[in-house]
Amino acid sequence: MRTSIIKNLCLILGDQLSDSLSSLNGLNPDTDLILMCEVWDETTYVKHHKKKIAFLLSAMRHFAENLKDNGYQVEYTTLDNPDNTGSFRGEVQRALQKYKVERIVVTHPGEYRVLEDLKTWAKDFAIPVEIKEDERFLCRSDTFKEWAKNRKQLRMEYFYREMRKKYSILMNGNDPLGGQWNYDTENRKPPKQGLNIPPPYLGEIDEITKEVLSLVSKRFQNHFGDLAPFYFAVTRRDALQVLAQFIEQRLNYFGDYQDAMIEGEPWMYHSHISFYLNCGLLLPIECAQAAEKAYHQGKVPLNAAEGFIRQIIGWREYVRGIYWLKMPDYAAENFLEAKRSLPDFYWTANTKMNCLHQCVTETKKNAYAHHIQRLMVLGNFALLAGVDPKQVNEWFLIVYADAYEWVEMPNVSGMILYADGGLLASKPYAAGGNYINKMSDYCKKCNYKVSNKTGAQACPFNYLYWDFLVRNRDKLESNPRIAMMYKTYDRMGADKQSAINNDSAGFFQRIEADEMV
Ligand code: FAD
Ligand code: DLZ
Ligand code: SF4
Repeated sequence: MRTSIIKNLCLILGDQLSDSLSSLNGLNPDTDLILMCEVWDETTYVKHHKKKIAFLLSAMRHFAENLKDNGYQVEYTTLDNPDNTGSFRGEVQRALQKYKVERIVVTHPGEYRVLEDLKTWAKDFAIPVEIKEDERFLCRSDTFKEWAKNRKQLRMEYFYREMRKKYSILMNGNDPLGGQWNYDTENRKPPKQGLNIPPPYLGEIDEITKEVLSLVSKRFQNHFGDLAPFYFAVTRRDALQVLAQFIEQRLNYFGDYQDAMIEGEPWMYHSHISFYLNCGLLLPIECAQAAEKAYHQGKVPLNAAEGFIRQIIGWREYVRGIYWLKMPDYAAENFLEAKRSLPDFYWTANTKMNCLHQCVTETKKNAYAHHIQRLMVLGNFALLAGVDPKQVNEWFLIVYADAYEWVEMPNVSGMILYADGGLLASKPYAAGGNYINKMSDYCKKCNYKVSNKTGAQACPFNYLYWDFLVRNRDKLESNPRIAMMYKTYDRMGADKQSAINNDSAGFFQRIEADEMV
């Protein structure tokens, strides 16, 4: 230690791995100490996918090395350190016992439960605690609250336009480049044969990652997911390479095939940067600007650049705004009163429904699935089957290496389950098998027939879609975007309605009896 008195003890959390982090700003390497800790509480508050834990611990260790190389004093507790207390609170307390600290500084955490704990430290430890704004996000949570005030509906599209103007991205003065804000009508092409999809980034495993992989394989054996092969970038330098590779090789077709799903092609033309954005190795503004630059250089069309930028400065910031606007109540929302337990095949992939089988298998292998797999296959099924939002939230938080509650929960409770009663989505994203058949090749190899609407061979999404509408009629019928479907249902013959009812009941019975469905 260079001085016996520590002026600032700066706690850096595992998803705060950015050189530009607000808590690092103005830190004096001679008088201040950085604390980073691998803690049991964080690795097990849900039983995260093995790859997610390995990724984050390796990225944390690399980041700490980098801080030391830059002259900072860093106290780093590894998970297997015998003195490790297992929690942020315990590790801070241990540092306070070890050093004479004047003040704690930390950047606002990403999750509500961590913030609540942090807020008690000033009193409990009798020390000033400064919680600094997380300036890596493009919209502060108080700015979002201001935007949301007095609005009946919080539509992402309007928020997104504000962000485009604020950061002057793809703008021509006050107008959007090309004359439109949104080019989604040009996107969403079905998959076609013979697409030349580039291979994903394959990172190398260095000594630090090797050690972490060995630790995770020993300590987290009973967690979901495959640890090997491990290919994530774990440093900023490598994450920048993932971004560059995306811009050069995939962005061109990002818009066109954004919603397409092909068996054996988990990565498609997506960017695979959410892992790095969410832990801080990449910054949202640099990703959006890289896409904008590629457009101006004539490397990619406007629909691709705009579509990608909208996800980053629109959706990502918007869901964070919703999270901080609505927590803690958001976690308990269950507008549709869904109660079913999560079917076991979400863990085992053991289902005859090929779409779900493929998406769970890829999730288990990669700790990744792209947006439409999450939304229209895994999410859609959970919505149609009426699975309890708490269980669905927990599953999504566990299985993806990019999952933190602030981003996972609005997507699950708001976007897929309509558990917030329509705050985030104007109608439930419910769909029958036709949508999956149009946007994927999954149905070709399925045990069920997507063209059959009822009967033993029928695609379960087909009858469950109607069963979902019928079950939730009192809550959904008044929604003008859905009312038409009730009219269609009412025009069906009694035979068809009763077949839907019987097939759905039989399907649920088989799930409950642990039969393969
Ligand atoms: P791309 O398709 O290349 O998109 C680029 C970036 O845009 C992403 O990296 C991400 O940062 C951002 N983005 C896109 N859509 C969203 C969105 N709806 N919300 C927030 N950011 C978005 N994203 C997470 O980062 N963590 C999660 O835990 C998470 N859980 C999800 C759960 C469900 C049910 C659904 C429907 C979506 C979820 N998403 C989540 C959003 C989205 O699916 C992922 O961000 C995306 O699949 C990550 O892959 P990518 O980096 O290749 O994204
Ligand atoms: C997700 C995660 C995991 C698995 N492990 C750690 C850890 O050991 N130490 C740490 O600082 N952070 C970890 N994280 C990320 C935290 O859960 C995250 O920082 C909080 O949820 C706040 O967003
Ligand atoms: Fe999924 Fe139905 Fe297609 Fe099978 S037929 S892959 S269950 S959508």
